[in-house]
Amino acid sequence: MNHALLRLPGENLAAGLTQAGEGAPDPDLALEQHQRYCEALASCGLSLTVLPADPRHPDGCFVEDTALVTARGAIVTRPGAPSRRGEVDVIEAALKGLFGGPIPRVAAPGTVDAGDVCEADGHFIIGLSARTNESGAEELAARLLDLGYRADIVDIRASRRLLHLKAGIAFLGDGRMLATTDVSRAPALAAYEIIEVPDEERYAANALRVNETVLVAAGHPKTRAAVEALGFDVIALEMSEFRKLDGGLSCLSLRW
Ligand code: CIR
Repeated sequence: MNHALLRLPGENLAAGLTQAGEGAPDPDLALEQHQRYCEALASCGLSLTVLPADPRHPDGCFVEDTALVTARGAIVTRPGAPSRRGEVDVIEAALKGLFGGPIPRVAAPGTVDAGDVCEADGHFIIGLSARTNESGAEELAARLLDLGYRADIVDIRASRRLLHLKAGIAFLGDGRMLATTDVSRAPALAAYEIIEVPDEERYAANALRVNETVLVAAGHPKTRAAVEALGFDVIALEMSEFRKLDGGLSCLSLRW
């Protein structure tokens, strides 16, 4: 992994979608936290492309939802929330600039937020959620199969605590997966060694392995210790302002 694409949070961040009920984010503090996040990715060896905020899209910093980037090609999504659909244009243009085009898009009536897609060494686990519908999940799975990958769909619609699949799982490599109890027993994860995240630290399940380091949301000592016990260096990052909008570590970047 050597590159990441990000978008700055804007002044109107507090107009973003949220179910968290944790109050309005402070845009200045969010910008500081985003800066620390960028520094962490850079310290893991990534070069960064950071796009400016777009006042039309208060959720625009959550770039992970807008595209899936794989080693064999990128796919632009069609986000489930109508207010987020326009976010994909600038991401598509940036990916074309970086990879060359054309880049396929998920077609209507399909919807996919790529926060519902977890890659585990060529196995893609796609969450069927309030944002990713059956048509979108099936189209994405078919595209991934065409690229020579394996894909499974996991229905998380009954897990009301999960906005996206990756709010509940993170692949750490070598067959190991962090997971909350919402999904830890899903058949699609049966082949993985599950490191279950305690309920009181469930936000930390959205950890992010970047090369030999794992980024973990600050304030989750048990998860941090479990990841360190696997031999990883850990960088703990304060995520309070993004958490207020249901965002986690993975959703702030696209990485490849
Ligand atoms: C939303 O509701 O779409 C944003 N406020 C948060 C998106 C977070 N994305 C992610 O976890 N992949």
